[in-house]
Amino acid sequence: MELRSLFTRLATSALLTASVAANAAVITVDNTDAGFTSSGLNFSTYEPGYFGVNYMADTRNSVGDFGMWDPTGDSEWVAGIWKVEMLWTSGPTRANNAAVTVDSGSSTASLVINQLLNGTVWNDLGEYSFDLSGASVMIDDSNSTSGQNIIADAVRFTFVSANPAAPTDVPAPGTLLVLLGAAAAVFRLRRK
Ligand SMILES: [Ca+2]
Ligand SMILES: [Ca+2]
Repeated sequence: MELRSLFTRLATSALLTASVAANAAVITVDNTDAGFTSSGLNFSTYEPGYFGVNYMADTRNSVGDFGMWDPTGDSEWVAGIWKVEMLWTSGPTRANNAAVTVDSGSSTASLVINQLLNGTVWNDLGEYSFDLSGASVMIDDSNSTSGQNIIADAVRFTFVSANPAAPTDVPAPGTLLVLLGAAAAVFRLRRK
């Protein structure tokens, strides 16, 4: 292949890759969206910098309060690897040890986040492989003391890639037939 032609192909390929990345699906679930459910949380606009029209805070002297963001109702949701980010508002009574559970649909990952810090910005909680159904991110007050608030505002999911295909050691049936055909052809050539 001519070198110039190769460069053109590489450049086209890079452009395509960049274009896919720029158009990656982003799903933001806010505390006022249909994908959000909660228990023991109250609306607030007390601290600025929230996403949308308000955020929610738990009741300080009760336990069992939670907020849960479910992105699977969005038309852009697919199984695959998604980056998860969370936004909350800062305040002096925030929990420094809020429990967060990322549910892939078939397994869970547990995190502890400090909501005294990094308020009003998107905090990167990592990349996770999600199923088509059952995916969610939950925050609860199981770690926090009675003087602390957990805050539920918005969670943003950004598509990274499809799930990697399961590895296989067995050739597909079609591959085996091709190999057998090739072996038979070699055998016939040798007999001539
Ligand atoms: Ca909000
Ligand atoms: Ca509580």
